[in-house]
Amino acid sequence: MKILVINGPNINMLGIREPGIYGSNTFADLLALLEQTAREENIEIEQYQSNHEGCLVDKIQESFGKVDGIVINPAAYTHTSVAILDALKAVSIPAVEVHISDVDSREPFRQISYAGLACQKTIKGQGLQGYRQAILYLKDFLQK
Ligand code: CA2
Repeated sequence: MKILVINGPNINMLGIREPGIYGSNTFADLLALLEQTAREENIEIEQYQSNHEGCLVDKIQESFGKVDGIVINPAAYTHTSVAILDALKAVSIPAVEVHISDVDSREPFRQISYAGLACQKTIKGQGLQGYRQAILYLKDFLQK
């Protein structure tokens, strides 16, 4: 089983600023968590991060026929990108949306998610552990 974890703009800056919102863990900590989860769950995890909307769309398209599930945090593009929504719909790969922060308790514009419309589940406000929860959910779903 192969799961692709996609992160959008500025997620690579985690831990550098705004620890009150996103915690003090770094992007390197997230990558380590993904590697640990892959080992423990005996699955293959590929990660991809980009600050560019088109690159995220390209990656989703390229994953067609190559991965079993997608975990995606589109970051700011969550709230703006119909292109990412359309790409997720086009490949029709089971997907889970993750947000590190509790977007529901933040600004109103963060409470709109386009990508989420193509996802089976959204996990918010669980910090980096949200990614692990999303992977476990997908693993369970794909095994059924
Ligand atoms: O809570 C999340 O995971 C978000 O997807 C993170 C995005 C934000 O635009 C979404 O509304 C919610 C932001 C990504 C990280 O941005 C940083 C900003 C400053 C310092 C470090 C990271």
